[in-house]
Amino acid sequence: MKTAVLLLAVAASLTSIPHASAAATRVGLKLVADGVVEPLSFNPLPGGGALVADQVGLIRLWQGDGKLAETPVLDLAAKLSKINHGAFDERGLLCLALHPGFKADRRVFATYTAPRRTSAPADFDCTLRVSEFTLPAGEPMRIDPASERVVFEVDKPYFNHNGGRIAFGPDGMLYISVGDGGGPKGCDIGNGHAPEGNGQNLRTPLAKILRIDVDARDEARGTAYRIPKDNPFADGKDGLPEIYAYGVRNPWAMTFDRGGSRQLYVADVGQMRWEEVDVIVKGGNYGWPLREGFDGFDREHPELAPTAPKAEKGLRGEPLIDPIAAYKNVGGFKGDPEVLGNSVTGGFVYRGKALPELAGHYIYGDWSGAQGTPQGRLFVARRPSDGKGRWTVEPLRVDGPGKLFGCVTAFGEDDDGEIYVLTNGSTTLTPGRGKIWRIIPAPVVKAD
Ligand SMILES: [Ca+2]
Repeated sequence: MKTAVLLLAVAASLTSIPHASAAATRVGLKLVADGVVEPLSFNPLPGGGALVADQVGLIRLWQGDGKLAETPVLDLAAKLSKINHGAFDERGLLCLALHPGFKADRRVFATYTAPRRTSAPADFDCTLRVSEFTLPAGEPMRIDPASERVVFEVDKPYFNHNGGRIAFGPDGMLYISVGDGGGPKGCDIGNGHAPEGNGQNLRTPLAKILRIDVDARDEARGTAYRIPKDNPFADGKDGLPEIYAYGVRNPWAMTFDRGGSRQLYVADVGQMRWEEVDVIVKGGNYGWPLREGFDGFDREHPELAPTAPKAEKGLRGEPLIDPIAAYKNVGGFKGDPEVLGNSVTGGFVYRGKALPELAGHYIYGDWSGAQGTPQGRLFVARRPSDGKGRWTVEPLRVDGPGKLFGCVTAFGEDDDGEIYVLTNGSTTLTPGRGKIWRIIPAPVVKAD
């Protein structure tokens, strides 16, 4: 049987484009940290090690394989909104980003769900907050929670669809992903949702990719950041000046390619039919809730193929931008052999050295596969050879000790471009089930 696997791999390499299911690329996973609840961010520090964010509110120092310091660098648990310990939740500490000039400017930015601020509607759930902390020099690494400076806030009608991923771009600006506000029905419908959907409403920060300059205050506007002059609605006339792109549902991962033309990749969690990856451009309208994946979208019957013609334009006549890749979600395609999962978790364009066959392609995953149990999956979306059109989505087959890795909660990238998979062995916030793995070459299959 092992010999047959090897022969199959050889045969596939001789044909031009391997069929996705027959030639799933094999990778291995090396466990590099455990003992967390739900790891959601892995941020390398200059000079080695990384900060790890645990959804329950802890930032911890990872000092290399197997070495995760017990005492947190920062404990934000007391500042979080209510979160459901022992159950599923999308709230909590969601992402970290180090200032791009971190060697000299030791600011750490964090997003988390805070209790509803006083100006928020009384029936809203929480306030999504972006805050800045400064990591003092010296050992041990500790951040005083009192050093917090709130940068940006947006009120959330429901507990879910927070987005809350942050990243600095090659332009030095901070990009913030914000979900559509959530709700029991999804579909960008309910309390706190505009009639046309928050995705298509340019007066709410919900369902957007935002871009701000955190290196200067704006005294006139009374904000702790400035609006980049070339933001698409910088003058505020046609939309909120913070908006960079719009029409996203629950952007769960937002990363810049460290190579190529430094493009911005966002994985947008779908409703019931399609899970997608988008390349985000300034001012782009990514279609939600008029579209899902490459299809239209029926807000009344999200589980069904839409019967109305696919929307081509936004409310201002602007074109809607297709994703680069999409895969089928079990919710709308039960029993379909092409189903790959139920909630996309975005990753990174691979620019490391360990996995040359994945170079230049986008590594990502699905939270729990098609089962709703801790059986996440890893994928590669392969860039089309001519650089145009759809990327092909292939499962990455995990061989060896990391095979049963749990729910895929997030990805990280180190300074060598190697990729880390952050997982939770449970679908709930359960102590001790979170792990971090480095993607490594697959173990060698011996023909015996
Ligand atoms: Ca879309």
